[in-house]
Amino acid sequence: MDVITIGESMVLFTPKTSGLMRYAGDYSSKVAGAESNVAIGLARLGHQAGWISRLGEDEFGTRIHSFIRGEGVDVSQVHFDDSASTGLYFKEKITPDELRVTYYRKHSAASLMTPADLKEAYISQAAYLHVTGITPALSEGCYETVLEAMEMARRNRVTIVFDPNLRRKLWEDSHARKVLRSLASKADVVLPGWEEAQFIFGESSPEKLASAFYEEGASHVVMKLGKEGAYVYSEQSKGFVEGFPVNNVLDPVGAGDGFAAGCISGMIDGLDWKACARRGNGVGAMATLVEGDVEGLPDKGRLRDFMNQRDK
Ligand code: KDG
Repeated sequence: MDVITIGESMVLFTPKTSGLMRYAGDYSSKVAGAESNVAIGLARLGHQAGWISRLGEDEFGTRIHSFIRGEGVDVSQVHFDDSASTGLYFKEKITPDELRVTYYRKHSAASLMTPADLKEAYISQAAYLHVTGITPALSEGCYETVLEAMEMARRNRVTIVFDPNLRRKLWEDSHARKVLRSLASKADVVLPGWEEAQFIFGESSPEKLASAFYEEGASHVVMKLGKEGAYVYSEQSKGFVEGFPVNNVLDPVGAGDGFAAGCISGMIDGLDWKACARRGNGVGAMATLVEGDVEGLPDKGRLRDFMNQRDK
């Protein structure tokens, strides 16, 4: 296995009409979840990815399980729980510029995860463990599960990649700040967005914030700067990496997960840090061109064509 990740996936409903959801009659539905998005992104790029989670023993749980398995991700460590439901979430396009996300995931099956959901033998055979700041926000048990997975990874020399993925609707700011900072300090590679880094350390430049993560323990920091690209900070290399600006953004949600998948794919392929960030920028940009979190994620051929075309 190249990469293992842990987290909650949900069925995402989007009204087919814009405006407030109270007036919506028809919805489209898709599968979404930051960690499974990354696993799917990696599988599409030809890597072996596994996803650890819990799902409700219900139709939505079955749909998510089949979809993620169908994308080529190993779901052998996903448990069905008959005591709770699968989480749902809604993405409302109120106006062309105003997007609102509403979760129905409190006490969901995934929020009941505990360290007992983890098998050390499974985590130890991976090269990378990917964890985000969403899972620890779901419950105390989920927080402990993430910590235990990181400890298992550390014991077995599995490289830990942490994406803060701040979701302010899920927890209180000062608690989130403390936990995200502490988890980042335990990771080898941190993939924060610039805004997330400012949330954690206070307003500052990408250079200073990346060095703050480095000083606290991460050996490599790849900071996402949206369409401007990324900033890389490690002992071997430091500097900005240009992005791939696109004019026709259809759905920005999931771009950060695309970035993470591209960047980790570069690490697996042994690219240097700037090339990893560049691949992250490419996948992140492509993710925004299609509606849905994962539908726009490319395979290696499409990614190569997209990046070559933009380089001309
Ligand atoms: O990164 C995209 C995610 O925000 C989305 O898939 C839902 O996992 C999700 C979350 O917790 O917001």
